[in-house]
Amino acid sequence: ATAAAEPTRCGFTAIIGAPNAGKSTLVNRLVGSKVAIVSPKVQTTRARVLGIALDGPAQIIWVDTPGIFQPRRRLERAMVATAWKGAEDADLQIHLVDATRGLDPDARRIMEGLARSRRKAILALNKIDDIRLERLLPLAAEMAESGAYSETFMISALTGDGVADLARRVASLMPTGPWLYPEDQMADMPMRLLAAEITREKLFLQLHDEVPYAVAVETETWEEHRDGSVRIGQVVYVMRASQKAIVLGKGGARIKAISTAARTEMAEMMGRRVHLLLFVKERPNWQDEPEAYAVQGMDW
Ligand code: GDP
Ligand code: K
Ligand code: MG
Repeated sequence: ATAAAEPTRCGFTAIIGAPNAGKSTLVNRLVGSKVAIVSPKVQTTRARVLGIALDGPAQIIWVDTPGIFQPRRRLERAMVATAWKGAEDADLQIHLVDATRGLDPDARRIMEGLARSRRKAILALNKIDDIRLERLLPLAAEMAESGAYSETFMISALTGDGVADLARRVASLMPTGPWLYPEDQMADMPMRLLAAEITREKLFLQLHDEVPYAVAVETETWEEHRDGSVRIGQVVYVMRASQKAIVLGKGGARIKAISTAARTEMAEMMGRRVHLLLFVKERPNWQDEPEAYAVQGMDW
């Protein structure tokens, strides 16, 4: 017997939280290996995609609204207003709070902003692995009293405690409709291509004119680790053995420097630790192969 398929759901969920509340940790956990962190240096828009997660028939696009906090100067106030607009455009807002910090000025500012906004948000008190109930429960009660929230979840993004319940609830609140990202695009392709592009740029910077345009980079492996780090394996293709020697450098010194520079930039961009493994291979005809151009064809 075939059960009637549940309708698909798809929506945007904004995570609002002060720096270090645990947004990245939470999204890494939610997204797992089906990662498509599409945040290449686009920090100026209202919202940026942190990751896309599937929960049953629901596709949840987790977005961040950078710049919602700490408006120190007048100019920043305008930016904060824009960030709030980004959060309100989402289908759902989650206020992620570092419970160990309690209701500090950042959390209070966001709570008051949410209390004034059109819709109620979900409160997610994070880091419950690191706080005693005697502190957690009064905090939950005080924040619930503000009227800003429809419900409260207590989670640990680090241990995963409560995260599945939160995800299930969020999934049920996403509007019905087709997925915005087809499942085959939800693989980590954009990040793989971007990572390859970063390495290619470092090769160009360090090789100068010695190996003119004779290199291509492909990301071959991408392993998400439980601790939030990612292990990336890439192949640097050259056309001749002489070019391979140049790319490697004396005792591998040059490829090491290239790898370090690329890894640093990847880690910065993704906000997570990166282990990067580069392999240099000869492939005389790579320029004739269409996939070699993919790294250059992405529109970021
Ligand atoms: P973001 O700035 O909001 O993206 O916060 P991060 O995800 O980078 O986390 C900031 C710090 O809090 C990191 O050191 C995390 O390991 C830590 N952290 C995040 N979630 C938890 C949690 O549930 N429990 C504990 N103990 N630490 C956490
Ligand atoms: K952080
Ligand atoms: Mg972060």
